[in-house]
Amino acid sequence: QINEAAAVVFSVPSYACQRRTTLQNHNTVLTEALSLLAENAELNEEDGRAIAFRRSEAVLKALPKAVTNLADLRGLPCLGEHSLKIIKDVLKDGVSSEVETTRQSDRYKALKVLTGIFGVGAKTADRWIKMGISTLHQLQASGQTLNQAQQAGLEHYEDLNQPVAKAEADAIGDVVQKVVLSVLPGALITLIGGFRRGKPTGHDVDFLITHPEEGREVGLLPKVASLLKSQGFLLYQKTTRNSYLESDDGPARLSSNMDRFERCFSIFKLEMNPGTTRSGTPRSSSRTESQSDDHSPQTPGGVHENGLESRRRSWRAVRVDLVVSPISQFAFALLGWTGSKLFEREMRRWAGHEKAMSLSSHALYDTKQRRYLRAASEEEIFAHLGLEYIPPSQRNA
Ligand code: DCP
Ligand code: MG
Repeated sequence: QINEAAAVVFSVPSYACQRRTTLQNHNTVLTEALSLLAENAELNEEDGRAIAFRRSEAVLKALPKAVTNLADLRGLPCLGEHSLKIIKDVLKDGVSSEVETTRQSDRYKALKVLTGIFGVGAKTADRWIKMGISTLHQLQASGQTLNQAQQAGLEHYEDLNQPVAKAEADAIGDVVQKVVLSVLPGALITLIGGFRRGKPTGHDVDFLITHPEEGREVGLLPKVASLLKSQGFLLYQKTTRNSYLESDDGPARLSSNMDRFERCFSIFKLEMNPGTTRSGTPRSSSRTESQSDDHSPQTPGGVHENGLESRRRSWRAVRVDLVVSPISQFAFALLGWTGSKLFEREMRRWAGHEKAMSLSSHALYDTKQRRYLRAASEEEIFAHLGLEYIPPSQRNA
């Protein structure tokens, strides 16, 4: 039975935005198991299930030490029956059979490979799998019509599935900064997403651009994109005026100034120094892992026929997202694009459920006062929401 005296009692508030979650995770074996099930649920568009696993995962990430005993979990929020069963199995055997079965399932593997193509989401992948397409080879042989994003995604598949290092993000930042300033002097460029939270690697590089004078930022992105393109930095780009609204599920979307939200999805051509090209010695463990991934059964063979050639190239492809916000919305955009995704989601849930407010990457609306609450900094937004300020490095939920 449970040994009361030996049990460590952790106290964890239930919303991720009330907690400080650093990159130091004491429970990686458990969180990786839950993360795989969350990912599988996301790939299968089982949203409720996915969020339940993500919340459990995040609670374990927030703990100050390793869980060794089920009793350590008493009183913790968000741990549902299913998550507890997985944790129990992993604590007992080191692995969970459900996790391992999922990891090795044909469907999971096919969904991973296909959604690994930039521009391919869960719906498209599912449609292809139902047509008998599970590998890149089968996709290419099928004659399926691919849109431009997907064509570029397939072409740069290998590069885009390699982690991006912070040094690469900084090198891209230098190029972006130079081009943006040449188009709009005085513009401010901020590295956002995982890198702002202190992550050493990411799947892409995200930048937020604004200008201290409201309105000066309008129409900036098409100019920046065409300049980057003419200088040979873009392998693909799509600029949209207000894509955020299309995917936004929050209600704070009505004010007219939101039409100005601009975004550029791109694939950047990053020149690498001779010492850091792929023909050289791998400079990081992530690169070494990625290389060995080339031989794993999950990676479809054959599409990397240019593998040798690609290792001699002096450049690599990197996904880069540029977002532009007017200065009046900057704090909301900064907060909304710094992540993590779960942290953002929990913050919006907190706003809605606990404060009767509606938070988006554009604004904060107070339903009771029937007005938008202004904020010039992230700190002010946390204060409006009655939350203790959590810096980016502690938003790694
Ligand atoms: N974001 C969001 N909702 C979206 C898109 C983005 O909340 N539909 C936010 C949360 C993310 C951030 O923007 O943290 C950047 O998105 P990424 O997918 O690039 O996520 P990260 O940068 O956190 O992860 P990675 O390191 O894998 O790039
Ligand atoms: Mg990112």
